[in-house]
Amino acid sequence: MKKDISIIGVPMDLGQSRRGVDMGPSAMRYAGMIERLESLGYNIDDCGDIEIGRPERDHNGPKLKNLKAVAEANEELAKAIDKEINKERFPLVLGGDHSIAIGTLAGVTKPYKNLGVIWYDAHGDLNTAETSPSGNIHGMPLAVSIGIGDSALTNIAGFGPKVKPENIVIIGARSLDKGERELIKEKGIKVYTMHEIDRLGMTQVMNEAIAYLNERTDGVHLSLDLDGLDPTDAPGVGTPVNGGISFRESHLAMEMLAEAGILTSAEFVEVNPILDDKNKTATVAVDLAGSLFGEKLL
Ligand code: HAR
Ligand code: MN
Ligand code: MN
Ligand code: MN
Repeated sequence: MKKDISIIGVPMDLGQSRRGVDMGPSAMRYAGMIERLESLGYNIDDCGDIEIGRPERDHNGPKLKNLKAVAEANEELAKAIDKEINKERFPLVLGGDHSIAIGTLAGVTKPYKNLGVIWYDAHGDLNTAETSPSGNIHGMPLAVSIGIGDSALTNIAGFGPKVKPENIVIIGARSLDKGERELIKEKGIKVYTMHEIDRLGMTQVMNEAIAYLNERTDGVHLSLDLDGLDPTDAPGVGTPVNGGISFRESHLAMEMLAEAGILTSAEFVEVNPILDDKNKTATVAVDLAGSLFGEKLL
């Protein structure tokens, strides 16, 4: 994974309803993301931020909030990623709410026949306009990426679906809506809930997940929602859920991914500095990125 890295910020907060997550990219830069990766020997290009439109007042139904602005920003994100991949650089996307994974996946899947996705999250993000309890698009990106949802989202970058359900591994789930549970069963999506993490331990979970993805994929994207971690370790998120993955377990998971060398792209999302405690969550994101990109003590 020793590639040059391109950082793309996406100050998106229109995929959910709490202000502040648009400042996530700045918070992670402020916490030293670039310097940390440079210290590991990478050449870093900070491409700046994708432009986000305004919240929609007029054409805003309760089911897919801010659909137009979210779709437009994701189209731009997909293009920006495509550009960096064509330069043979590793795309590292900083969010922003998780609705940006729609554009990230549209951008990163293109060169692969069988992209694998690790979805590190308290949530499944497998809702549709019909099953969503909130109408918030950040609860939908994984469904969109397997081709289920509004065509303004599923057809971003002009193709879809982006990912095969059997190439997805969800890690850390502890809050799933009814429709999401049905979809997981129907599509055969592999899920390690907190129950399996407790039961098996993170070492076995990651060994299994890596072996599973190694067998069937030609590239792997990590979509890391900071709310996958326990709120005591990552309090600065909009939808915290108790009983999450610890910092240490996450650190180990990142180190195991680094050793496996399977990642081809990554994103860190849902960091909300307004809800945070002295930028703790952004700092955790930077620490995890350090481990993910090969940091070692000795
Ligand atoms: N499942 C709920 C919904 O669809 C909550 C989703 C919260 N999502 C995120 N992303 N923070 O994982 O509204
Ligand atoms: Mn999420
Ligand atoms: Mn989440
Ligand atoms: Mn360690």
